[in-house]
Formats: sequence, structure tokens, C-alpha cells
Amino acid sequence: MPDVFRERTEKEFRIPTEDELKTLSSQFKREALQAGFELAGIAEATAADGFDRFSEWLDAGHAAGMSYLHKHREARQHPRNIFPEVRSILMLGICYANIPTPPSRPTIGRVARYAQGPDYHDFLWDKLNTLLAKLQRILPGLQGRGVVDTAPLLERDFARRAGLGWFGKNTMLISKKRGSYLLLAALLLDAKLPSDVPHLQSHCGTCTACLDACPTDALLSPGTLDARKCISYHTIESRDTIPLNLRESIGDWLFGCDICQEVCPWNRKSDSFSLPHNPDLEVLDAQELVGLTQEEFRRRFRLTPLSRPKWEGLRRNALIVLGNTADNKVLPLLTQIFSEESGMLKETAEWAIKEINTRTCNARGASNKETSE
Ligand code: B12
Ligand code: SF4
Ligand code: SF4
Repeated sequence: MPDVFRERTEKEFRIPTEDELKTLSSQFKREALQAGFELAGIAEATAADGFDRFSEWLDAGHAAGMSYLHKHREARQHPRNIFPEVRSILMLGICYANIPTPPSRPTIGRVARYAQGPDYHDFLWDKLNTLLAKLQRILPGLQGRGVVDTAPLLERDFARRAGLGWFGKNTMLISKKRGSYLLLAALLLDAKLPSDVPHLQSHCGTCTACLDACPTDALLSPGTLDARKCISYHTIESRDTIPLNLRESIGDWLFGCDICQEVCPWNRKSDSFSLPHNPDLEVLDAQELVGLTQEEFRRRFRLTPLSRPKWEGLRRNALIVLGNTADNKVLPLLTQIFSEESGMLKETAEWAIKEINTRTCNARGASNKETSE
């Protein structure tokens, strides 16, 4: 098919019929599903519905130290700021609902499900490029740009507009069919295609399981997350010392957090995953990680999401997991880190030592009390 779907040529060419456009939309979505995406929908490329909400969220300080969100604030207002010719957005979702292995030892840390595989950005970009090439064979002259996470697009906003799901009270985009263990991606296209029906209705009902389960009360109210309190933010994005009042609640989360999704009833049946899974990233021993050299860290995690907090950040997280084990067998290792390191790692090792000592003392006190009673 020729260039008929582009604005600049509409006057010169025959305007396509509604039916032709609908057929093309269905064909594009079918190709997306064949390319391995589980959800596909089309959204009109106009200003983002949630921009004001996003802006208020930034002004309230809820983005914590994610300065890139402030820096590209205005760009998120409209997708044309990423691709000036954009007229439609093909929104896509891919599942990663693999079932996690329960920790076998107290020093094993938990890794968020999405991160138990390769870096999803590279994986999805490859898929988007292959898909775009296929769509260009269907509609020669079509231009597009693939987006996964790093470009300033309010992805959940456009996913809802494309009919993929609704905004849960935990802020996740939830699909009725697939739950929320989904990663989103977008193909910004210069062709004007008929849009899908936006998913305006919420299916959370009276449920508040995610708000009740969040151990740090990071979900301030339905649909509002304060990253300053979120385990996911602190263990993935933050390069700083983790606030003292959150450390105990982090428990054994070594990287990311899935609690507000684990409790969601819409995830009970979701068990499909199309993202490659790497079992080596499923169970990581925090003891091993604190002693990792920079070179070992690079070799092991370079192509995975766990490279994001960097060498120091991942070891900081591992120290917190160890501090929460209440296992005094790890004290010699912590003492060694305390004497060899400086700054954030020294301080976190010191906290972990104190934490283990206090918890062991308390446990001893409690068992003495029981025997004397
Ligand atoms: C910054 C960021 C984070 C931050 C902040 C998260 C947050 N809730 O805001 C931190 C580091 C905490 C984080 C954590 C996680 N993230 Co994150 N994150 C992002 C990123 C880069 C931007 C999100 C953003 O702009 N947040 C600001 C808030 C205000 O925007 P929002 O959450 O998108 O909410 C919009 C809508 O909810 C809408 N809205 C809500 N109600 C209403 C009502 C009306 C009337 C309207 C008009 C709009 C509206 O308004 C908001 C603005 O548009 C996106 C990728 C992207 N480019 O969008 C991934 C993204 C949201 N993250 C993702 C994932 C997987 C995660 C984690 C699960 C990872 C983990 N296991 O640890 C957790 C989940 C925590 C949680 N409950 O959100 C996925 C989510 C997929 C999905 N199904 O929703 C995304 C989309 C990345 C991707 N490409 O797949 N993340
Ligand atoms: S990711 Fe964890 S800490 Fe963040 S809001 Fe969800 S449950 Fe709370
Ligand atoms: S746990 Fe309940 S309230 Fe939270 S997102 Fe899921 S359905 Fe909605």
C-alpha cells in the first residue's frame, strides 16, 4: 500500500476507507502478537492524558532522586517530542510472570521477577525493530520509532489509551487477561490508524491488598506512589545510602520489589512468560555479592538489569539483606567489609552488624524468658 495514510499526502492520494484502515490496524496488531508480544493496541498520538498528574507528582517530590524525570518533564507532554511525525502509537506488552523459587537459605536475596533475565531494553528493542521492518513490508514508506522505558513517554498512559489495561491502585498497568507482570513497549508510527477503545474502567473494586501489603507505606493513596519510600526505587535507582527507617522493611529484597504485585488477585492466574529467564539470577547469595570484585560484578551482571545500581549499590543492597538475616555466622564477613570499606558500604556494614547483634540478643532474651516461665 502506498503513502495514503500520511497527512502530508492525504490531499494527493485517495483517502482510505474506514474498512481499509481497520484491516490495516488488525494486521499490525496480529504481526505484533506473532512477533512475541502478548498485548497490542493502538492509541492516538495526542497529548498524554496524565501529564498534569505526572507534573504534580514531580512537584510533590515523589520522584525522589530520579532527576531524569524532572529534566525531561516537558517532553512527556506529547509523544511528538520523541518523534515529530508520530500520528499513532502501537502499544505493546510482554509477560514475565515466572514463578519465583523460594529462598533456600537466609542469606539468599530476592530479585524482582522482571530482572531475572537479560536486560529487557535490548531484548525489546530487537523485537521492536523486527516488528517495524515487518510493518514496513505491509505499508511501504512507513516510518517509526521504538521506545522502551528510556524515551520520555508516559508508557502506562498510552497503554491504557490503547486498551491494554487499567491503572491499578498499586500504579501498575493491569490487563484483565494477563495481570500486571508485564513490560510495556511502544512503536511510534507516522501513519494515522484507527485507535482502540481506552480502558477507562478500573477493576480494583473495593480491594486494597497492595496498599495493605506494602511494607514501607510507599503507596500513599490508591494510584500514588512515593518513590522516597519504595524498595524498588532504593534498591534499583538510588546510588545513596538507604534511609535507616526503611532498611528492616526491605527484608530479603536484593533488587527491586514485587510485593504490591504478588498480592494482587489479578496476578493469581498469570503464569506465562515470554521474557527469557535466567535461573542464575533467581537465587543470589548476599554473602557472595558483598565480596564481589568490580571485575566479577561486571562480568556477571553487565548484560542484566542488576547492573543498574552499579557495583557499590548492589553490594549495599546485599549488606542490608545480611543485616536482616539475624544470622551471626555472617558477622566475620561484615566486620571485614566494615574495616576494608569506606563511606556508604562501611556505614551499611556497621548497621548490619548492630542489627544482627540486637536481633540475636532479643531472641536470646525471649527464649530465656520462655524457659524461666
Ligand atoms: C520512574 C519509574 C519507576 C519508579 C516510580 C514508579 C511509579 N509508580 O511512578 C520506581 C523506581 C519506583 C519504579 C518501580 C517499578 N517499576 Co518502573 N518505571 C518508571 C518509569 C521509567 C516512569 C514512570 C513514571 O513516569 N512515573 C510517574 C507516575 C506519576 O506515572 P505513572 O506511574 O506512569 O502513572 C501514570 C498513570 O498512572 C496516570 N494516572 C493514574 N491515575 C490516573 C487517573 C487519570 C484520570 C488520568 C488521566 C491518569 C492517571 O498518571 C500517571 C502519569 O501519566 C516507567 C517507564 C515509562 N517510561 O513510563 C517504568 C515502569 C512504570 N516500571 C515498570 C516496572 C515493571 C516497575 C517495577 C514492577 C519493578 C520492580 N519489580 O521493582 C516497580 C513497580 C513499583 C510500582 N508499584 O510502580 C513498568 C510497569 C509495567 C506495568 N505493568 O505497569 C514500566 C512501565 C516500565 C516498562 N517499560 O515496562 N518504576
Ligand atoms: S514496589 Fe514494594 S515498596 Fe514499592 S510500592 Fe510496591 S510493595 Fe511498596
Ligand atoms: S491488589 Fe487489589 S487494589 Fe491493588 S492493584 Fe490489585 S486489584 Fe487493585
